[in-house]
Order: sequence, then C-alpha cells, then structure tokens
Amino acid sequence: MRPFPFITLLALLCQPVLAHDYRAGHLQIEHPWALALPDDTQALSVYFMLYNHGEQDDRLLGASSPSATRAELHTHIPLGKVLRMQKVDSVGIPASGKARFGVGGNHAMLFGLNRPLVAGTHLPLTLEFEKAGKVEVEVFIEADIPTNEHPH
Ligand SMILES: [Cu+2]
Repeated sequence: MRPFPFITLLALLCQPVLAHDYRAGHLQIEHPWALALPDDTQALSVYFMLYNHGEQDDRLLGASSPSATRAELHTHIPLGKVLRMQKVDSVGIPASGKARFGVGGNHAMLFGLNRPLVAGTHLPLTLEFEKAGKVEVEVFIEADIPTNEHPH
C-alpha cells in the first residue's frame, strides 16, 4: 500500500506553497519536487529534504521510478567556475541531522522518462534507505523553483 502523504500543521501554517511530507520510521522526506520540462527531456533532477529524527545514522542507497528506465544519486562538485554533476553511491543522513537534496547540490537523477513532465502533476519515486527501507513518494512537478526551496 502506498504511504499516505502526511501534511504537517507546521507546513500548513508556515509555507506559502502546499508542501507534502512523508514519514518512514525516524526519517522524514520533505516535499519531493522537480521542474516541469519539455517532452524530449532526457534526464530529470529530483529534489527533497531528508530529516533523521532518530538516534542512529541512516543512508540513502538509491532511487527508482516506474516512470524512468534508470535513476542515480548525484551531487555537484565545483570544477573551476562551474558545478559538475557526479554520481555518488549513497548519501548519509546523520542521527538527529539532515541531508539536503537541492538545486546545486545532491539530487536524484532520473533517466529515460516515459511520461510528460507537466506542472501540477506527480511522478512516483521510490527511495531506498539502509535502515528505513524502501519508501514510495510522489514528486511534485513544479512550474518554477519553489521560492521556499528547503530553507532549513
Ligand atoms: Cu544529476
């Protein structure tokens, strides 16, 4: 069964756009989103914020989606004056800490998309964690970068 999105009261009170949150054990996955892009898009960056409310470190091991043929975890590394994407095997989320997947930093990269990326629609994504296991989320397709993009 697909986990039901958990919209916190705090999110409703503080955020100008509708955010959506997912919980899996001690992990919280905040507002997975991606930009709406043209139909011939080959690769899509997906962003979200991970919070670990537990007392043990966890680790994001990978991602997958029925809407893409392949998914990888990426980060950006500075190369002279530009940022270059680089594949990473996993990303740690420290106990009582967080891991930001945001513009210019970590992201999940989807390849071989089999559906249009229309603003206002959702795209299914499965995140696999070392301890929390597999968590299904819905990625909100946004017309623009959210103005409150993971400010925490
Ligand atoms: Cu990438």
